[in-house]
Amino acid sequence: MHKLNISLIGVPMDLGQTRRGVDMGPSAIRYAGVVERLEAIGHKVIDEGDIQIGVSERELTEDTHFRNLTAVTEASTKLANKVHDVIEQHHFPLVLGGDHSIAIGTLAGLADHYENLGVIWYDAHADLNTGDTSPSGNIHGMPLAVSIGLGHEKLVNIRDYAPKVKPENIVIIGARSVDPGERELIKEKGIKVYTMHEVDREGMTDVIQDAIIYLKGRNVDGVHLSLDLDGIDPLYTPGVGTPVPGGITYRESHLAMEILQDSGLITSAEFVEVNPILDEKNKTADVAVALMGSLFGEKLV
Ligand code: 4U7
Ligand code: MN
Ligand code: MN
Ligand code: MN
Repeated sequence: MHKLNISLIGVPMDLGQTRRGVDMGPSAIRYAGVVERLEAIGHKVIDEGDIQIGVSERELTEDTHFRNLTAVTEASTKLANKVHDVIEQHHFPLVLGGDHSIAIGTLAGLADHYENLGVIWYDAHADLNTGDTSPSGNIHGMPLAVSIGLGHEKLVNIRDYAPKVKPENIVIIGARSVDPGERELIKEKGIKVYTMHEVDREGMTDVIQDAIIYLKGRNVDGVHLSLDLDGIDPLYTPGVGTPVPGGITYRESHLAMEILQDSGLITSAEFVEVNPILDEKNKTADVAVALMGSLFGEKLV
C-alpha cells in the first residue's frame, strides 16, 4: 500500500453552530489515538497543531443571516492557507473538527490545486443552505452551498476565487434531514444524493461503488472526503450536535471507508462535528479514528 505523509490539522471551531463543546473535537480525536493508529499502518504523520479560532460574536448580526460571520471567515481563511501549504508539500491533509463550517476553509485551500475536484459529503444533512434558506443562521449548515458559490460573499470568496467545486462533482451520502431550500438546490444544480433510502435499498457496497463510478465519470483529478460524524447513526456516534436517527451503521461506514481506500480516489479528508461534551466516553472520537484506520488502509489480517 502507498505510504503517505499525512498532515493533521486541528480546527477547534464551534462558532458555526450554537452547541458548545465541538471545539474540543480535535483534542478528543487525538486522545483517541489518531497519530498512533495511522503510524501503525506505516504512514508518516505530521501533527500541524490547531488553527486559532476567534471569539463568538454572540448575536446574529442584523444585516446578515450568518452567525459569527467574521470569526468564521477569519478562521476559514487561516485554515485554507494551511491546507494550501500542506498540499504544496505533497502531504495528505487530514482536517479534524470542529463544526462543519470548517469545510469552507478546507475546500478553499484545496480546490485551486485541482482542475476538477470531486467531493464526497458523508452526512445526515445536505449542508446546502444559503443565508436566505437557512432555518438557523448556523454556518455549519451552509458549507456545501458556499463551495458551489452560493452564500455570503465573504465566505464564497475565501482565497479570492469561486466557486470551489462544481455541483455535478459532489456526492452526498447518508442524507435524511434536508430542508426545503436545500431540496430545491439539489434539483436545480443536479447534485448527486444517496439518501438513507438508497443506502437501505441498494446497500452500502453498491452505493459507494456507484459514487466512485459517478465521480470517475466526471473525470475528477482528486476527491475530498468530508465526513460529518452525524452521517452515522447516533447509536454509534452520540457525540454530535445535530443527531438524526436512522443513520448509516458502524459496519456500513467501515465498508465505505475500505472501498474508498481500495479505489485510491481520496486525496484529502476531514472528520467533523465530534462533540466530546455530548459524547459517551469518547465513543464518537473512537469511531472517527477507527474509520480513519479503514480509510488509510488498515487491514484486519
Ligand atoms: B451539519 C440545519 F435546519 N439544516 O441549516 C441547519 F436542520 O454540519 C442543520 O450537517 C444543519 O451538522 C446541520 O441549521 C449541519 C437544520
Ligand atoms: Mn496554489
Ligand atoms: Mn450533519
Ligand atoms: Mn455537516
